[in-house]
Amino acid sequence: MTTRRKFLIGAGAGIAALGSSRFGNAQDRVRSTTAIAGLQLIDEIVPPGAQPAGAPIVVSTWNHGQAANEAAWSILAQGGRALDAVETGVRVTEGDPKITSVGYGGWPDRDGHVTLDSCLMDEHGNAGAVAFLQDIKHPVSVARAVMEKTPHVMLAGAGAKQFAIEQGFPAEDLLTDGARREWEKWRKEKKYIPWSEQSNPANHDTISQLALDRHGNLSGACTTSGLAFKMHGRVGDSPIIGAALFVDNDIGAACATGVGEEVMKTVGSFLIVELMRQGLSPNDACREGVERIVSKNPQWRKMQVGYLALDRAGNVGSYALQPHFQVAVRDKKTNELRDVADRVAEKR
Ligand code: SD4
Repeated sequence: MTTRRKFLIGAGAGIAALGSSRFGNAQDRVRSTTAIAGLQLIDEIVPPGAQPAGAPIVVSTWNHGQAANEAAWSILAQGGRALDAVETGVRVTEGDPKITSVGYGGWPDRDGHVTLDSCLMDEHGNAGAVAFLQDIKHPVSVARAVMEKTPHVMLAGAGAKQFAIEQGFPAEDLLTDGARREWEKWRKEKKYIPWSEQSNPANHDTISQLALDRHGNLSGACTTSGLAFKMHGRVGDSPIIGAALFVDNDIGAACATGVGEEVMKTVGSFLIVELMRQGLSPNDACREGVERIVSKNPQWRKMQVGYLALDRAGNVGSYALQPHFQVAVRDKKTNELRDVADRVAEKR
């Protein structure tokens, strides 16, 4: 099967982004141009079997993304599938009790319940998600089972838990002693400030991970315990396809971390992939996603949202509302944590 990317050129500043191609070598590439309604469309055709020069690669949000990347890399380096890589990767974060915003050890809601949200999406556009799931340590794997074993995209709450148990996932208490202590401390004051990163940096640590495998296929996953001490029943962006995660194998993938309400209202990850479809680089597309929040919400300085994008050539981009956002990148040459301090709306 032939894969095509269409670029709009001559459609205004910032739209043309032809310089970033990393598909194979030049001889592998065939380009044709067509003029339509004053815009020039360029088709970039990747022949069957061509491996993007930037592949394989895996990228994640935050510093704990490095451990998740390592696990994902062990699959990608052997020629494994991006979907398997991201599921394996974020399971590391879900299972780590020291990470207080994802899975086991996640800080609970106001009533002391750990409630989890997760989704994943593959190279065919298949998607699975769970929301408001309790007592199951690996929501990303339940999300995958929803995708592969049901005709649905999302299961929530008691139904999601029932499905997980039917699938053989063990039910267990996810509230660690440490998380309980934090909740008890919080209960003394009961100050409900769900979105101020300044007041509570531990509020923001959701892992979102994107991978491009050796076969040129993209997948992504996102998993979280959501905002600490949130209202019981609150669901954020993390299980919402198009908000916290979107993958289009012809174009690229994007994912989010931060205040989910802002990401949901602007359908952030879908927006970023669509902007890449129009020719924006992953960085510029993430910046536009952040600017959309700035233009809609005058309170944007009080909250954090970070976006991370990967195009199908293996180019990485990121942008955030505030400093303190980091992305972990792992490919053949790189294994590093990047500060996104310079690419933030606050510095405009
Ligand atoms: C949420 N987006 O539940 C998540 C929280 C988050 O880093 O990403 N924190 O809104």
